[in-house]
Amino acid sequence: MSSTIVIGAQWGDEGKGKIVDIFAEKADLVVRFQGGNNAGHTLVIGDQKTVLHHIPSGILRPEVQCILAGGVVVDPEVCLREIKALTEKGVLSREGQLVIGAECSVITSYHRTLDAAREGSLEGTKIGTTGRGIGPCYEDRVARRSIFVRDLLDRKGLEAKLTQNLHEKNVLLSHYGAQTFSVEELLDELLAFGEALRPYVADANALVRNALQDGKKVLFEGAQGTLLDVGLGTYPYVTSSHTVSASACVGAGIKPQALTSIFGITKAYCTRVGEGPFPTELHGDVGEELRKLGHEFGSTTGRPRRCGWLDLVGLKYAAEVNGLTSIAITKLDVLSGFDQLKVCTGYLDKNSRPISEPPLDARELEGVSPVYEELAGWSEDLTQCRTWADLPKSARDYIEFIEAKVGVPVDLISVGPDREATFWRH
Ligand code: 2SA
Ligand code: GDP
Ligand code: MG
Repeated sequence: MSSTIVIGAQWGDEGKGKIVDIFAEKADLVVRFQGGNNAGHTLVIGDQKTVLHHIPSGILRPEVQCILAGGVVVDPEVCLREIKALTEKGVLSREGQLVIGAECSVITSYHRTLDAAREGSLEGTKIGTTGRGIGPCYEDRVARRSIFVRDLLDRKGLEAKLTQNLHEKNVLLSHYGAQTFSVEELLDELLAFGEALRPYVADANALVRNALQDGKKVLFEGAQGTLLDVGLGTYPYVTSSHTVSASACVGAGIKPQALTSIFGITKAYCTRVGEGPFPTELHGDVGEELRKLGHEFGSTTGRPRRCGWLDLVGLKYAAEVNGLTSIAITKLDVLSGFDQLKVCTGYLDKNSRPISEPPLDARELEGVSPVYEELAGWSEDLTQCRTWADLPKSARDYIEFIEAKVGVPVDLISVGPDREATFWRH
C-alpha cells in the first residue's frame, strides 16, 4: 500500500496544484477528498496555464485516474464547465479518466445565494469567502439534509429533498432579503446536470479503497490549507471542511495507515486571502512588492492576496497536526532581491510574554506580536536553478534554517510556476 498526500501548510495557495501535477507522474490515482470549487489549483507547463477548481491536478497526466471522493462538495454547473473545457482541449479524453463520487454533496443556487447574502449582511461577520456556496453546502451535510450527486439521478428522491430543504432555506433567504427558490425551477435543472454527470458518477470511495488494496499508487490532493481547517484553523475565519491530512481518511474512506508520505507545501513567505488574523502580514511597500513579484491574486476570485513574512510558528503547528514527513517550499524565486529576510520564530502576547502554542482563537491571534529573526537575502535570479548546489548560499541557509526550526526535512524546492522549475533537495 503506497500513498502520498499533499497538504497546504499555510492558508492555501501554497502551490499544491503544481506539486500534485509533478507527483502525479508516478501515481495511478489522484484523489480530492474535501473542499469544492473554492479551490484554485494552477498548473503551468511551458506556455500552457491550467487553473482547476473541481478536477484533480493529475488530469494533465493521461494515464492517471482522477477522483472526487465523497468528502468533496460539487457544483455541477461549474464541474460540467470544467469537464467541457478539458474535453475540448483533449486533456480529458478517455472513459474512466474522471470519477465523481455519487456520495459527494451538491452545491445548488440557494447555497451560493445564501453564502453571498451572509457575506453582504451587516449583521453577519464577514469571513471573506469565495462566494461559491461551500459553507451552506457543508452545513446541510452536517444537518443531515444534503443532496448528494446520486440524488441528481433520482427524480422522486430529489424532489422530496428539495421540498424539505427549500421549506427552511427560503425562510433564511427571506431573512437576508435575498432571492428565494421554488422546487419547480431547481428540479429540472438539477436533473439535467445529473444526466450530464452520469457517465462520471460512481462509488468513488470504494474505488479508492480497492485501488489501495490492489497496491496502486494513490495521491491525495488537499485543498485550501491547514490554518483554514474548520476545526484546527483560525476559526471562524476558516473554510467549512477539514483541510488537514486526517481529512483524507474520512473524505475518501481510507484507513490512516494508508497515508505513508505526508507532504506539507509552504511558500517561502506567507499569503492569506479573505479576512482573519495574519500575524506576519506586511501592510506597506514590502507586502506590495511580494504581491507584485509573486502575482498574488486569487486563482478563483482574482482577489488580491495579503502577503507577509514566513511564519514558522504556523508551519511548526502544521507539521504537528498533519504529521508532515516532508516539506516542499515553493516560490523561493520570489524572494530574490531582498537584502534581509525576516522569519517569524515566535509570538508574544499582549503583555509581551512568549506564547508556547499558537492561539487559534482569532481574537487572541489578532493580538500577538511576531518575533522575527533576520537572515541574509540574495540577489540572484533562482528560476533556472535545478539542483541544491545551484542555489546561492544564503538561499540554502534560508531553507536549512526552516528545516532546523520546524524539524521536518525540506525535500522539494520550487523556483518558478513551471513544472520544470522544481528540484529535489537530496
Ligand atoms: P469558503 O469560500 O467558504 O471556503 O471561504 C472561507 C475561507 O477560506 C478561504 N479560502 C481560500 N483561501 C485561499 N485560496 C483559496 N482558493 C482560491 C485561490 C481563493 C480565491 O486558489 O486563490 O481565488 O480567492 C480558498 N478557498 C477558500 C477564503 O478566502 C475564506 O477565508
Ligand atoms: P494552490 O491553490 O495551492 O494550488 O496554489 P494556487 O495555484 O492558487 O497559487 C499558487 C500560484 O503560484 C500559482 O499561480 C502558481 O502557478 C504559482 N507558483 C507555484 N509555484 C511557484 C514557484 O515556485 N514560483 C513562482 N514564482 N510561482 C509559483
Ligand atoms: Mg489556490
